[in-house]
Amino acid sequence: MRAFFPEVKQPIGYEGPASRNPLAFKHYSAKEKVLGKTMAEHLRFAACYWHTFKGLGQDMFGLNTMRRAYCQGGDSVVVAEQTMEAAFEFFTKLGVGFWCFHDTDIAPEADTLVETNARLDRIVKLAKQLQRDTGVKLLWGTCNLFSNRRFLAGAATNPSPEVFAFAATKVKKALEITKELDGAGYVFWGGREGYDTLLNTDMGRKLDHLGRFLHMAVDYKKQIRFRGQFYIEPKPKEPTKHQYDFDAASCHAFLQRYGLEEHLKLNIEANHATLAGHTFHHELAYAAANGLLGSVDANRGDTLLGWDTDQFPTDLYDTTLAMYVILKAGGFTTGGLNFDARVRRQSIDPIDLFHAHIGAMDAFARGLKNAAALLREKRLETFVKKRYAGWDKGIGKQIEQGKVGFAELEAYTFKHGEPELQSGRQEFLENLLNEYI
Ligand code: XLS
Ligand code: CA
Ligand code: CA
Repeated sequence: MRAFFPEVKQPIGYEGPASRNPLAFKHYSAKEKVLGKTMAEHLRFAACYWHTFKGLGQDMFGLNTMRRAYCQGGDSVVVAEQTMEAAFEFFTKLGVGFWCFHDTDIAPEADTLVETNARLDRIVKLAKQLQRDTGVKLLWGTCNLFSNRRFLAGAATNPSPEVFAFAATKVKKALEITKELDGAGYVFWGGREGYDTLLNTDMGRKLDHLGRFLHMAVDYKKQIRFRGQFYIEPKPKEPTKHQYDFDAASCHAFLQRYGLEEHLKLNIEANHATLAGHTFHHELAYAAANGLLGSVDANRGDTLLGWDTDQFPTDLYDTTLAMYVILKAGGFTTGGLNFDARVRRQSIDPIDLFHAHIGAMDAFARGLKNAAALLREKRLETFVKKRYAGWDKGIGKQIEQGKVGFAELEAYTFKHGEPELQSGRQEFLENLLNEYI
């Protein structure tokens, strides 16, 4: 088979922190054990198809900047096959265990749905073979319900039932191919499920339709016996002015409102947290506190730019706190860390893709080790436990157990007077965290 990344001659290896080789891991050592599991098992890294192989540097102001060997020659179906081969060469040389895709990433849409589905079947066959040959697995699949003009006013929340039906038809196929590729999960990202102006929008009706759509997906999942985990991916805006899956908390409310909590978890993306005015840490902590932490799109935004920059994650505070929350929640089961990230427009060489992923994997490996040390030494945990110790006894315990009401609390307060206060010790804790970074 022809090599599309000839400059990387062998799989990226672990050389340790002293190495100065840009094509080596300094911290990620796949088989090394941390808290009883290998790093590969903890981190479950995935590369994404859309940015890494289909994103060629285009932005709002300019066309493609990147020229990839697998895009040359042949018609669009041949290019799709070459791209799939290049992708699996990349996954194996990099050493990620998983990948993620949208239906339209792997096969270009044809003039008719029948032909589009035939193309998908052909490329999925190749992907299945490559998965078998390499051992790389599918973390999740998804359906692109936002690029084609038919989805200009959304998919499940479109004012037209015809578009709703079209979207359902596409998701049906996307579920089938995800099952065929033995995907560990399937993601619903809202795409254009939002609005640009409320003047033309029936919000209540749209939300009902979105709830209905997801119930149909749950029913179909059962029907075809697809055992992967469903996720909703929160995002507050972009492409629409307001998206209904705004953040983890609004997705949670939506899932409860429509009786979907047991069927879907969340896929938390770092950059979407930033866009929602939250931290990545916050979104993960909210999801974990509500039993909704499923999978993670590992990237980062830029607070100086107001849009979805999808940069590779390099911030060790972010990776440490993320892994701390993930480990405390019991670690990934079906989910993983998907690099929904793209190299910058000026990073035009294929080798830049390796640098980007290697750095991100190392950043999360360090995050994992830091978080494991924090958990082993329990200093943060002990502090927090002590801060809330009042709830383990006396009046606190009685409140939690529902044994007292306002009248009893009034009597208690009259008897005890002003509460004693304790310092929150933020600076002490920030210094403590720094000891582990
Ligand atoms: C877009 C989203 C998208 C989802 C999958 O902003 O991040 O890429 O992850 O549809
Ligand atoms: Ca994403
Ligand atoms: Ca994003």
